[in-house]
Amino acid sequence: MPAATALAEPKSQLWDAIIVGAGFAGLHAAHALRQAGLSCLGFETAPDVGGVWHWNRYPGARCDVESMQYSYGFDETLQQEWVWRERFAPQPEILEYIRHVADRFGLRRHFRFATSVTAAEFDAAQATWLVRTDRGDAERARFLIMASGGLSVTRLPDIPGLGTFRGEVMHTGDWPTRPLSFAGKRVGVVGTGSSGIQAIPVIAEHAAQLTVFQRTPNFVIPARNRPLDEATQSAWKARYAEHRARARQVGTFYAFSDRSALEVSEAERQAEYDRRWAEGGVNFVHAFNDIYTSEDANRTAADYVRAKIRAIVRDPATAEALCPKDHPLGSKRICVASDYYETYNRPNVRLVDLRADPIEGIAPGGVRLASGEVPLDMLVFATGYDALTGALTRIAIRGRDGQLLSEKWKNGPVNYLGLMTAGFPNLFIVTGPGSPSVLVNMIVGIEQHIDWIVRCIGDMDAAGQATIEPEPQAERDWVQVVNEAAERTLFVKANSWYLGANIPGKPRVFMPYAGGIGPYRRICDEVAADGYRGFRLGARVRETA
Ligand code: NA7
Repeated sequence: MPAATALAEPKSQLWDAIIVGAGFAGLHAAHALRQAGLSCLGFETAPDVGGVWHWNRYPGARCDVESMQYSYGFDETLQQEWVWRERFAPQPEILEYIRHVADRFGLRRHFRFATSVTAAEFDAAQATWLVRTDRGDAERARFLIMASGGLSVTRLPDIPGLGTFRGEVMHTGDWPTRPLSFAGKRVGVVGTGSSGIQAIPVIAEHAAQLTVFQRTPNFVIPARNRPLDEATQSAWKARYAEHRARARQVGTFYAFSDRSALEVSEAERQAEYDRRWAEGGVNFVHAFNDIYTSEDANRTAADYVRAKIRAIVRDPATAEALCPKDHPLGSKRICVASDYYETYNRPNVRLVDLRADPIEGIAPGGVRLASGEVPLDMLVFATGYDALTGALTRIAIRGRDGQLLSEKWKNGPVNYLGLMTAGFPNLFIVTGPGSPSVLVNMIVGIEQHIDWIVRCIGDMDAAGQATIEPEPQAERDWVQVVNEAAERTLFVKANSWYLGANIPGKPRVFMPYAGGIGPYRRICDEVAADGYRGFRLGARVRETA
């Protein structure tokens, strides 16, 4: 007998699927697989369910999709019984909902928590994935489902001296669970994307002094959050099935317009923007049908917001620094917050424009700017994520012939329908690059992906097929489709995380599919109906004794 190999071999169970992540996607995957009579095992780094909503506990964290829409649609009783309390749910309420779903459908028992997947290797002889974790698990499954999230790998900038800072350092996407007090403290926030602009007004209320370090100003639309009244909720619930059917085509219900911003009079345009500004939320960017596609149309909306900033912020120099000028409105993810611009009128808040006064380093007592040191007790990084690909490429995923996914994607993600990548059979990616993902209501995208994947596995089992992977030509064609969809929009006009521009050295490729969830769903369904066109299916390997 040869000596036992050093690496633990899996126990005898062969799972139908291993799921990575217990956020909205992983939980729905577990539920749908079990409903289809398939076995599954999930791994989750966090100690409990929730995904981004477990980690993003920073003050002010809130969804910018309205609560009645940011929830699962797969179970009628669930959606009728759950009661949302606010128009835009705060993080604790969303986490409470996710935990409720996990309890209600008995989903926790399918997961091993506080366990991170470190490696996954495709075994071509057996047509299985061998998955290993940081706790020594080694489990095999026929399919591997990456529900690891598009915004789950946080990024701290590489600022000299960061390790020397004496005070507390936090990242919004990895916020401590212990209670934190800002009272009496001098707090610095670096970053003014969606997370920073939500946290800043809340921190400002409690801190002795808040300094915001801004590299690029963003367009911030007021949320106009409010309690969700009984009548609105009941009316919505009465038509939930119909609403969900529509959401499957449009993602989130915005009041889309069929008019160009350039075909109406100045007064009409102003009135429309006024109406939408007063109503609050992302609806603002849908005021006209060409805000995302025409620079001239976009400028009318951007000018409107800049005028609002100048009207709200009393100090003219601060107002000017807050006005975005280097990218079209919406080309970086539009931000929604409460009292963001008003916060700069508080005497305890100071804005540092890093373009004029850059950070030179971090000292034990604060941030060193070109103009001098800002003394701080706490430093909050709201500096974003290695978006869409980070959670996939940091795991050593090896496909056929030992090829590493991170190697295959070194020049940018290449895949077919965003769902699978050639050379990595039976590896499904949920709401990753190449799919609508972060450009649409994530839960609608998640449900569409999981439903497609589970149906695909069922169809394969019925046909006696063991492996599925894209034809290389199909994925080359899909990359082209994704690029063309992006080029029809203004998204490509900004240095955003959609393009990987926030990560030094990351290839600049517009990652999400910008063609819309409805057209995308139709393409995915047609591909399946057409015998999984563009995929290569392999017959079941013969059972060996
Ligand atoms: P984002 O949107 O990536 O925002 C990160 C912010 O941090 C953005 O303002 C960056 O400025 C800034 N940043 C990044 N690195 C630095 C350095 N080195 N110095 C100064 N400022 C820096 O992340 P969020 O967490 O706010 O939002 C991510 C998504 O989560 C959001 O869209 C929602 O979908 C939920 P930059 O623009 O790069 O100049």
